[in-house]
Amino acid sequence: MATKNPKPGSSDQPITLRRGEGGEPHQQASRKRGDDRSGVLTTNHGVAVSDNQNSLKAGPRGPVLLEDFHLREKIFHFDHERIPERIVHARGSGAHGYFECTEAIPELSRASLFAEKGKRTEVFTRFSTVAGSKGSKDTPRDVRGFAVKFYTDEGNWDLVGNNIPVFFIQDAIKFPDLIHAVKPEADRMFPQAASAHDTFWDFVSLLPESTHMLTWLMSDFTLPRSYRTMQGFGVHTFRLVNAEGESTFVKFHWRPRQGTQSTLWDEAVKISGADPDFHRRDLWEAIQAGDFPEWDFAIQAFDLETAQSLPFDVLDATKLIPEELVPLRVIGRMVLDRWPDNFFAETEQVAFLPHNVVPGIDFTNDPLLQGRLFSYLDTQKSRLGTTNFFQIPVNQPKCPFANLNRDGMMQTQIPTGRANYEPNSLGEAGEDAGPREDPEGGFTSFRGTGEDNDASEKLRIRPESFADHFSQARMMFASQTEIEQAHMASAFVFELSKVELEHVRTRMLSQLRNVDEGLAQRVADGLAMPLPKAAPAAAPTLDLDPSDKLSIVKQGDPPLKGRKVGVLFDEGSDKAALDALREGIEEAGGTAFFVAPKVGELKLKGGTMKAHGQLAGSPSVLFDAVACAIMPEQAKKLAQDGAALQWFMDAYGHCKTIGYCPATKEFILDKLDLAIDAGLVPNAEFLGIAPARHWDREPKVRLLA
Ligand code: HDE
Repeated sequence: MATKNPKPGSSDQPITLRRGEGGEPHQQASRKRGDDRSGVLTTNHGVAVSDNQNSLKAGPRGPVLLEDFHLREKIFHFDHERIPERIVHARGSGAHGYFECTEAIPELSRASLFAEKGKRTEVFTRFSTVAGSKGSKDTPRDVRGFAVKFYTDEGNWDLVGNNIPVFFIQDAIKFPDLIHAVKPEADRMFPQAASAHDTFWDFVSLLPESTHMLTWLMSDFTLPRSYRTMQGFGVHTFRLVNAEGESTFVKFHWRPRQGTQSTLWDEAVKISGADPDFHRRDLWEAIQAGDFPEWDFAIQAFDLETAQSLPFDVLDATKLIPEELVPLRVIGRMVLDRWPDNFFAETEQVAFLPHNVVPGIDFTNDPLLQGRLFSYLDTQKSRLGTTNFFQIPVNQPKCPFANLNRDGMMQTQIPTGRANYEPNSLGEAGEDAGPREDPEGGFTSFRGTGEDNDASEKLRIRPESFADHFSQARMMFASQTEIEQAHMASAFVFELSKVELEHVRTRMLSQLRNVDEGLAQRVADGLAMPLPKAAPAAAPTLDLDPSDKLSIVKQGDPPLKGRKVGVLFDEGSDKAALDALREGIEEAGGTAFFVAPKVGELKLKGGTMKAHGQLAGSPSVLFDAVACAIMPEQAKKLAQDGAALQWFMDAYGHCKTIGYCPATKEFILDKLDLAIDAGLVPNAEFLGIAPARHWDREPKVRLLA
């Protein structure tokens, strides 16, 4: 016997099996007939739907009828919901916001977004991992994409960069090989989102130009704490061009105002189990809380003479320009303040195109960049299915745009008028005659000076100036603090120990000897392998000056603002102590996340409280620092619980600050034999040092290479 229909769409009532008794959905829809159809569920073609719970059947237990157009349309649409994921950078998250020019640079660029201090331009920014597929975890060891679409009043500018200033390869022709090598292996389709496997290391060990990037990949930069704590780089050398047509070389940089911060490898691995959406959730939570992430936008601008004086080629994307040689100049900031309304429509369908530049910004002959200028337009046809992908709202320019490109699949515009060709004599521009070119304001490519480009011959060749593959890798290693060097050496050991082909490990060791003898020896020791002869180097390796900016630890402790502190409590905890912790954390701009063995209302000394998260589901890897305020009885109980002990052991092992109360100390920390150090403090001293990492502790808890 069928039950009565509930109100359609009410979430607290079960859905019924059969309509016709009570008939409320009918009545609801019919009430909306006529002009007022807001809120009415309709088919794609606008017909109001009377019943979204039951398909149309011949009799109560009879077959479903083909005539049910609502059912067929609904399932048809669902069947085609997925579009191909991005070949690379499939996993990502994006947000809307704005760019603000903080220093005008008309002398360098005629781009309108840099014309005036205070001028704001809307942006959409997408962060991503590279290797993993769309549903993969957020925290693998990987490069992160940092792509920004600026909706300028002169058209869209897409700065499609990464969180690492250099790249693996020098020429776009190697990109398909690189990506095939790093993606899950072709015959077995694993490992997912990981470079620690044979084919990747086989390829890169055969490609010495990748060595500098490998030192970045094995550094802490590829284990970011959050999208909000990542730097961004345009990677290639671009050009700025002013109103006089003069060009200046430029590298673009994003610097997070939240500070640059990474996790430890062990932490990243555990986070991926506890919360595979760690970075996506973090960005969402920050924006929902009104704690909008911000980046400074800086340029390294330099002329041809400076470019020619550098000991490497500025067209080579495996090289960076140390800030000590060409300082950063901050000219803007970006604020991300709005999460998209719909993830698919915006974040999934956003199409970044490095060829999207505006007058005042131009390309160089970097052969990697030149290949990208083709690839991104091409890939959108595969992913989004039509040349009209630019009409999707997130991709559309926000300034007026018009041309004579016509028709195509999924054309959503209705061009008016007769002219779909040019030149024509059907009237004035913009009227019947359609749009006309603008020789003054339109984009003109920088003509080149002849000094920086010899285009006289057609050659498949790498310039001599691209031949030094090791000097900057050596500089990168030398610029790290001792603990970061140990992380890097350990990362090489970890990744190479996953490589089963011994000759690949050996070849990689021989490349590392060109970077740093000590590093090569440590990695060889970590693998228990003999050190092979150094690989031949195509050019002499230079001892460049280390650059402090290449180290995360040298930038100092991260702030408490924008960070999350886990506070463990249990029944009987002192509410006043918990309130004091929360107030202190919030005053400093952080978030206090309360964790308890049970999430319901717990009786405390001086009140009651609900936890935000249950202990087993809220491991300490999800927090930047932890504190605990419990009574002796509960401490004794928690000392029997693996999840509770692991909570403290992980926080300790990941060098985090731990705030404790007397019972925590006596029954848990002492039981775990955690030696008191500068990061293990009574709760009263906790706030002053909360999110700092206590690196001195690490050699005591982990054998690093
Ligand atoms: Fe990409 N890259 N890439 N890439 N890339 C793509 O474009 C490609 C490179 C980067 O959030 C694809 O729309 C080639 C460098 C980001 O949607 C594809 C080469 C840098 C994103 C493509 C490179 C990047 C992509 C896949 C060698 C840093 C994600 C889907 C010449 C400066 C953007 C798509 C987003 C995405 C091709 C090298 C950054 C296949 C051929 C260097 C951040 O077109």
